[in-house]
Amino acid sequence: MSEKFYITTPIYYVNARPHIGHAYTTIACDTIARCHRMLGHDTFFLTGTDEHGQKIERAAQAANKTPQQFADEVSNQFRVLWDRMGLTYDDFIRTTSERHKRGVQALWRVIRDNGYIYKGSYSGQYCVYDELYVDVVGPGAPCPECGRPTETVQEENYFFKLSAFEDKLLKLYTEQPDFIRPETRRNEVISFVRSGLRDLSVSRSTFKWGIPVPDDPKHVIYVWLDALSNYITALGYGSGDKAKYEKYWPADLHMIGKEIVRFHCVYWPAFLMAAGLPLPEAIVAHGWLLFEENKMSKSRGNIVRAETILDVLGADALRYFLLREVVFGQDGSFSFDALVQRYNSDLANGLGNLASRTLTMISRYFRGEVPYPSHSAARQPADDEIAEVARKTISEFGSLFAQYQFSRALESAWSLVAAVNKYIVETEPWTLGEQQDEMSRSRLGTILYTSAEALRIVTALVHPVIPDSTARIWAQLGLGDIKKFQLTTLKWGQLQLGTKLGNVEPVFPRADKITIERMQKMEDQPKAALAEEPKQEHATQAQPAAPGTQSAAPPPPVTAASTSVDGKISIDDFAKIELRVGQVKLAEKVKGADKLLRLEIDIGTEVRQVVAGIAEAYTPETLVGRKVVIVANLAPRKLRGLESNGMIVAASLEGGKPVLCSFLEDVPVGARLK
Ligand code: ME8
Repeated sequence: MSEKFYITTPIYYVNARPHIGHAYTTIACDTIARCHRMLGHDTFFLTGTDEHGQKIERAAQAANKTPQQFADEVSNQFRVLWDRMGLTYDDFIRTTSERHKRGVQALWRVIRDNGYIYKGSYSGQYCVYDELYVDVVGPGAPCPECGRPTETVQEENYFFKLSAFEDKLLKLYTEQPDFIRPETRRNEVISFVRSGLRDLSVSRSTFKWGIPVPDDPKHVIYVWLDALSNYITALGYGSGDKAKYEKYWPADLHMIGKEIVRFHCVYWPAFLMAAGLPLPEAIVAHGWLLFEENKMSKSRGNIVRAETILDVLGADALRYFLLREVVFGQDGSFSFDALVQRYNSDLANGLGNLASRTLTMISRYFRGEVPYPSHSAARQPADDEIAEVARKTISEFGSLFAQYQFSRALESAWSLVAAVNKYIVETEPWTLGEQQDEMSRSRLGTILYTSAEALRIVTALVHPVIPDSTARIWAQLGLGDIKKFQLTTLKWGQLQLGTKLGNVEPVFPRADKITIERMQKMEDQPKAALAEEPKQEHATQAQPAAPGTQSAAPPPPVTAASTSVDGKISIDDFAKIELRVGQVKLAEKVKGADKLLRLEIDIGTEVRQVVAGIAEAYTPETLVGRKVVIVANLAPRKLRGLESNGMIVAASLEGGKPVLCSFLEDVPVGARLK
């Protein structure tokens, strides 16, 4: 039987819609889950939403909704976003679901029957933002965790005998040094527990939005006992069907942000010990994503929405950036500048360039079939050096990844990308491609085989991080479905001679200068809308965003701020549209689409693929050689699976056929229209 791997994210509060801080944790878990699946492990990946407690009750009141209505809407937004990002969670638990409520009450009963819950009364300060009892004195005293004013709570409560677990917890941290990672968090927890644990109030009786305490419904269960239990209720704990619980519990990894370490590393194991249940294997706390030097959070109003990045650069760009740029475990800053710079340098110029050069040359010089790497005279030390770097990368990447050092693992993979790109520049296969003698052909075959094999290896390694684009490169390499590939088998030399490449097309179109501006504007624009109530959407309607393409029509690049009242735009806004003269090099019908033509258009600096809806007006033969006008800086989009990089300008006649824009005088290819 295959090894199992159970991984969880925190369940997110539904007081605010998701932002890239939430996406960060979920992406990290998705990456780890994908990697375990590729290693052949029976993987279960859980996420969900935390919907009870005073904080949510108040947020719902402020929005003039019932807590359930409010929770339904925001929970759905998390789910819709996760689906749109293609996150591969196996279950999404909501704490307002019946299965969860039943499980939490069952856990309560076990802890109570084991003698660890007693009735008392609490009088002290409470931080509603953190849903935390705090040890400060005086009404309004600031919360030591977040600095917000605390509220005085005086109520009859049930208490959990946390004090009984002090020694057991310390023993756990000593015997299982990897239980809490990284080391800094472990040390913090140990000193917190060493300073003495007091019993914990685990019910509230002055509001109603929670799970009733069994046999005493005047009380609701403390929201953290409720929330933490999700990790077992999602597996069926407390229900008639325990199969998943038996199979996956204990969790192999709870991934969390550093601010909720105490709940996970002290309270949660103590609750489990009290119930006599096995403890999770490991809790890993990452740092915060900062924006403008502060923790990104709704209350600070400095959030960045994932949707903006998905619309403009695609999910893989965000995934790559977060895991490459932020040292896992430490805080890291987010900026659009840094995102675009990483995207261009590592994805467009790095991996994208490697893939497109290698595959295009194999298509051109070997009719799209992987050539033979010569073992004899045509071989040079540089070829073996690449093989050696690749071997080293496989083992380095694996061990860094296993320690969740994503940034270093990716750095290692990209050192292979850089080595191969350099190798290609130095060996100049395009020069050899012009020669017909046997030696040149043999040398060319060796270089292109070496490059393609290195590309295959990087693609397999980084698939869990950038799943969409690597799946496309894999298919372009003629290797079929990357999901079927077993990572454990990866080694140099597996690429078969004669493998027929798939359709070669660019995977990471370069982001231009206005990309940053555009994203910033998109973020500024909906701030007002963000404060509005979230719209209800259905998860099933969500379309996974194709990498580097828009999943829906892009939001208008011109913001309200730059649009004048009468709908006119400024000359600066017009200048953002890059209109160029292009010449059609190739035109063909798109299979299964009566109106579409696939065109290759030379715009002076490059040849672009554009998919245009003009097939009913023009036959492909009449277009080849013709000069057209194209919008050259339009974000790429996909039509019938083909990436369209630009738009042809045509007059659009009501009820008639489009008429292409053209010139009476001769104009050079690449000329700009302004
Ligand atoms: O704490 N940087 O929910 P929450 C990095 N419901 N990660 C961030 C982040 C940022 N700026 N902002 C949020 C709760 N996160 C509880 C959890 S679990 C049983 C209950 C991520 O909505 C990070 O994982 O406040 C953090 O721990 C989590 O979202 C907090 O989400």
